[in-house]
Amino acid sequence: MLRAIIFDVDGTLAETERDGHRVAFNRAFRDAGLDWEWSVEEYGRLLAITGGKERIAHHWSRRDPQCAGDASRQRAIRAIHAQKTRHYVELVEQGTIRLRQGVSRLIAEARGESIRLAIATTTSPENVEALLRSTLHEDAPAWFEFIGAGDIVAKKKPAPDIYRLVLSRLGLPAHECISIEDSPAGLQAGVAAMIPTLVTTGVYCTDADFSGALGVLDGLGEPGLPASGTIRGQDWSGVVDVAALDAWSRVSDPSIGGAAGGRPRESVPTTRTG
Ligand code: XBP
Ligand code: MG
Repeated sequence: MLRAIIFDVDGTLAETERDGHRVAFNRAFRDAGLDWEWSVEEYGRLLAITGGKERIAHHWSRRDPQCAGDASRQRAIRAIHAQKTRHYVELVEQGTIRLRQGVSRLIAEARGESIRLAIATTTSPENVEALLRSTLHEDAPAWFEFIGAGDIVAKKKPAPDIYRLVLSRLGLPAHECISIEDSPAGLQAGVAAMIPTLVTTGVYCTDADFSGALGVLDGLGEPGLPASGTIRGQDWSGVVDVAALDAWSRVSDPSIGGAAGGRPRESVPTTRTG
């Protein structure tokens, strides 16, 4: 039985990367007197490096491999990243970022049905709070029982650490949860923590390899605007609601990450439209 939904943030709750994080990084680079400017395309490639500080460090060491591990460079990275976070929060508070279709509906429905909510993200906690407040409600951070974010774990996604931490804070086994992700790194993290993981593809990850996912859809859908894609390899179209997530999470398949080994296999719930 589904007890909790664990949401990724960037790319899943909202398309934050291209017009939020990328812009904030570029502003912070300018503030620091650097002539770096991450284009939409280059930023897409850099997303393979999860975590903002890690992304800056990767970029810097490619441009100038010497002194990559120097303490002074590490300090500079932390300062640039702190400034980037200020820019990002400002952009979010200005209303630049909107939630993806179906996110607000699903969260409201889950709360109404006492499904527990949590966050598992690589981004910094300030960013999550600002996004939830500006897009959902001033009190929205408190709707999530645990917000697992940023440097709270030693290894960021694709490592499963953040999901394992969220599971332990919820006190739930993986098979009673479902995670919603948008990226290969996020999917790998959810799968490695044995959580059934649904992918809603976003602007940067449309053609990525999502093998191991419970399903791959183009969004969560809204009444009259169904999502489409596949669930366990079968075509599916409809509105992702708590009932659908519950049904999908009950299907056991040991070849798919997050399967609850030993539980009986059930048939895949069939197509729901609109
Ligand atoms: C996405 C990330 C983050 C953001 C930037 O996280 O990798 O690093 O791009 O945020 P997720 P920070 O999809 O797990 O939400 O600069 O705060 O790291
Ligand atoms: Mg993401």
